[in-house]
Amino acid sequence: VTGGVVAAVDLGATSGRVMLGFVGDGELRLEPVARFPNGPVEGPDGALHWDFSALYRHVVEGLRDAVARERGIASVGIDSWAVDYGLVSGGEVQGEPFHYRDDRTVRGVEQVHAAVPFDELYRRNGLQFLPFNTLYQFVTERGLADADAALLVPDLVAFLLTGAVVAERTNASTTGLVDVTSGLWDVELAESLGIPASVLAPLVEPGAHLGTLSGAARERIGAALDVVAVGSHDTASAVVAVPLSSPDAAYISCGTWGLVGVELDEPVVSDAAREANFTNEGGVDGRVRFLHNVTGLWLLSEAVRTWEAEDGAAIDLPALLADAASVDADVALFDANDPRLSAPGDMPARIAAVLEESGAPVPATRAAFARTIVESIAQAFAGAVATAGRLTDRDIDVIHIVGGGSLNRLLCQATADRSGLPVLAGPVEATALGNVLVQARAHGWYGPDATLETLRAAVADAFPPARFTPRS
Ligand code: LRH
Repeated sequence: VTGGVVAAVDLGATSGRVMLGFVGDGELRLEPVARFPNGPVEGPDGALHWDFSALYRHVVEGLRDAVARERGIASVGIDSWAVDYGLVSGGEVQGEPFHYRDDRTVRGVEQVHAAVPFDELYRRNGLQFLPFNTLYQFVTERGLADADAALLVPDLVAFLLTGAVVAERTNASTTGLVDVTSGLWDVELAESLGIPASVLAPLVEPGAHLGTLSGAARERIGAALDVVAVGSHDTASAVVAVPLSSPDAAYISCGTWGLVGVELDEPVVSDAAREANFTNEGGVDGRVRFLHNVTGLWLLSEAVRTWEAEDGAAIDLPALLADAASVDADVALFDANDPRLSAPGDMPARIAAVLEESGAPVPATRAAFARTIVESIAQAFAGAVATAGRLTDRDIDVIHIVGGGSLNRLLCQATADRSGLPVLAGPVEATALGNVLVQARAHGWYGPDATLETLRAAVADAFPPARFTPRS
């Protein structure tokens, strides 16, 4: 292994970060440079948007700080949450991108399914039904016909940094417009939905050189950094850095969402997979992420946000979770994936309504509430792991949890208990690590033949996971 330093820009739905990644002989290390909040904002149109302008400003400032700290940065890689996009015309980004939790997608779903029934869609794109998959958003988008390109968030950042107009393949797979078998844009599907194929940018693979910082970005950041494509879907990057310890391992990439599944070489688009709502997302090196989206820490972070608003003060999450750990585990459960819990709002009241409807008691304290949320998420995780095993004919023998959720010991233990399987937790920054590793490999630092297994072995060495054994 030779080595060097790269920068990773990782934008999550609740926070973004810029990190430096140091790769060398026996070394794999991250150093945080900038961290900034993210979340839905209501636009002047009354719809939910992202404050993309602010995010981009944070990215530029973060990269400027990274350059000030470390002169020898070999490249930058960008990843973010999936499905959302910005329109580009005349070289400018048009307005703030819609947030995937905006309810305009209700119309989009009706419109798309009227034209192409869901079972046909699934055969073509292999994606589980999520109301916000990009194609449902596109059909409600007025500006599409006049746009030169519709770029997913990481591609939009890369465009502003370098001028390159591309669609990185792993994230493109979440639009619903990529053919699950060929891996190419399904132009026929797009056109049958009235989506102009001209807005779909040329596909590129993770590891491709995208360009060099140019114009205002170069001036503000203060260096001519190269931008390299990574698995720009955050989940694709996270799964690169799962230190898979068995061929029959399942993974859970747990942040705002819990992405629960297995890695495959070929997609599975059977009736059973469709009915279980399992997705086939494009992974790095042509691997397939066969998984189900479970609503993850969103439930907890929205509840905490509500309580903080009530109190007018910040809540100490580790203290709340410690209190939750001393509540009896036999709490009432609710379906973490209930669609009524997906929009921003008063989460405790909504969960209480869902519990009451099923005749279950509503927790009396915040600690008990937090416990109900964590146990309900763990229950959904265990169910999705079992389904992944059934659909792929695998005897799942271990669950890896990576991402922010891997620090939540209560959640890790509850997942082990409810699945009856050992849980290996960590690394917490799997997404940034996967971003760094794909760049490092593109620079040849892991040798000419490095596979994902080579990269995962480096992760396992540098970040030995914490083990949670199921209690009977
Ligand atoms: C996780 C994630 C997930 C998508 C969702 C929109 O951050 O990318 O994989 O389904 O956001």
